Amino acid sequence: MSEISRRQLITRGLAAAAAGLSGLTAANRIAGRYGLIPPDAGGIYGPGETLTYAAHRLLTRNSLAREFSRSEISNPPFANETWPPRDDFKRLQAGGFRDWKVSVDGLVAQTASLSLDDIRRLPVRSQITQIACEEGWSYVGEFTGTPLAEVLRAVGVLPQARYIVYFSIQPDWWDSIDMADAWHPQTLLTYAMNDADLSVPFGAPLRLRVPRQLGYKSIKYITRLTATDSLEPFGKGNGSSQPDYAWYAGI
Ligand SMILES: Nc1nc2c(c(=O)[nH]1)N[C@H]1C(S)=C(S)[C@@H](COP(=O)(O)O)O[C@H]1N2
Ligand SMILES: [Mo]
Repeated sequence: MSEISRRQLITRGLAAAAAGLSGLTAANRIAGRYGLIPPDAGGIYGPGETLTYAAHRLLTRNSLAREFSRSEISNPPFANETWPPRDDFKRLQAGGFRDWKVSVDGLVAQTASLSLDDIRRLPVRSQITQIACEEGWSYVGEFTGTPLAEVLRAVGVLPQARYIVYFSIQPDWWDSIDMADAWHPQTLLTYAMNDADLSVPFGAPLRLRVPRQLGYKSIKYITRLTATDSLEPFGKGNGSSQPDYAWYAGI
């Protein structure tokens, strides 16, 4: 069967199942067969989360988040409130982040500890995208960095990897994405915004931008990336430090 007709079949199956009486259960079964059960499928919103995630992956796996023109960049952008930086962060900041390191580990051929200079040497991509917070506000900004895919290629992510988990120096912020978003060309490890180095309120020195999902997936102050085939060992097992938010927040 061709890729398109296979997808159409699955998608139609999902939609028909969801419309039916025991729809969500049947949709769940189809999603399960294609490995499209999100890590927070067990909660009270679980069946809905599964349906959203599976439908997005089957229909829009390679679609691009909308990119804007320069004239649409918001002025000023709205930085969400963050933490008062700890001493270890302030020391790194005082040194111009020269000693900032991102460790890359887990299911990779070669673990790495990358400095900002290492990351700046990788291919650059800039894109003007919108950050939308689950609380209702948003802004448009230009983000510059290297595609996460370049980092994953550099360390040789193993085929068993199903998720990339990413951590902040801010201890209570970490999250994860599936490989479709991890390899996606618009998912960037960013170090600049609107033609300047990323500022601290916006996540300096490194922020993962995941423009196909809501703002809370774009974690600031990134210190570690890990490739894994299961999210169970992390936190409460549902893939995110924010258990009240949907793990998959596709827009
Ligand atoms: N480390 C860290 N990353 C974070 C947050 C945070 O508090 N700490 N807030 C998240 C939320 S809820 C949103 S909506 C966006 C806000 O992005 P902004 O500050 O660029 O507006 O950052 C996300 N990344
Ligand atoms: Mo948010």
